[in-house]
Amino acid sequence: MSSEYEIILYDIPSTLEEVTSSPNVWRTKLLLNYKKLSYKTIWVHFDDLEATCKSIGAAPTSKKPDGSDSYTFPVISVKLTPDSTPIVVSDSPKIASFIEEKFPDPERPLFPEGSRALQAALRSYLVTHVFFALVPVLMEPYIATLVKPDYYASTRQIWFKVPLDQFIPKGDAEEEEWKKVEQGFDGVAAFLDENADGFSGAEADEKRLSVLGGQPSYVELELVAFMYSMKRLGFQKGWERLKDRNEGRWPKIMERYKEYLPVH
Ligand SMILES: N[C@@H](CCC(=O)N[C@@H](CS)C(=O)NCC(=O)O)C(=O)O
Repeated sequence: MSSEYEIILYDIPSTLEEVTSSPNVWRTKLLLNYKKLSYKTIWVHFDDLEATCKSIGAAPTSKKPDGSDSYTFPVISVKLTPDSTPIVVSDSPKIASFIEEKFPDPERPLFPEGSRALQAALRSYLVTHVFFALVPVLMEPYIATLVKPDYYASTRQIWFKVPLDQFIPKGDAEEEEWKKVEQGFDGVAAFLDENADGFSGAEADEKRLSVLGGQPSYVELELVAFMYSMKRLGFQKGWERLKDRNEGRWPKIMERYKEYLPVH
């Protein structure tokens, strides 16, 4: 791999010790760390995110509730050689495919041969049943970590058309939302259990810790990114109840990636 490349990661500053609090940015940050690619970070507050994306030519990733383009981080800007034109990629799954294509590493493939469809299916489940379930329960602690929280909080109110305190569940409603998160993880556990079929004892336990039965993959990094954010943003209410669930497998999965995560 050329050492002449330059990767810039666009991220949102937070007050957390490891600075990145966004679960979505962690999807990209973790894969860059895992592939041992060096990168510089440019920190941009939410109120400047859209203008920054437009100025560097980052494509919108979806639509806002009012139908206009939505610009999101992570974004990467990559020069493959010092004199080349930067290639700008937005949207974490597209970033993963781009990195895999331009920086292949036979010892650390993100999409081992034949695993794309399986990974896409599990990613779809993860985003719907884990990430979307986490959004309401992590919203309050997430906003609390932002260096400039006001813009983020006020735009959510406009988009969701409800005051933020109505969007953030409290009491029994919060408990219900955490149960949905647990159910999401139960679903992932049931998929991983399939890998243990035909094995027993310690070997079966080991197989349950990985999507591909041992070999890392991009979707597994996404799972770890979501768990990491949950641990950092929702330690007491979220991580404390998850860590012993499903035979205590979640901390074990995280443990395998801890060298790529700055704070444990
Ligand atoms: N599908 C996107 C989602 C990214 C996303 O929603 N990022 C949030 C930060 S966690 C963002 O940039 N939001 C922009 C905004 O709220 O204005 C990806 O994973 O790249």
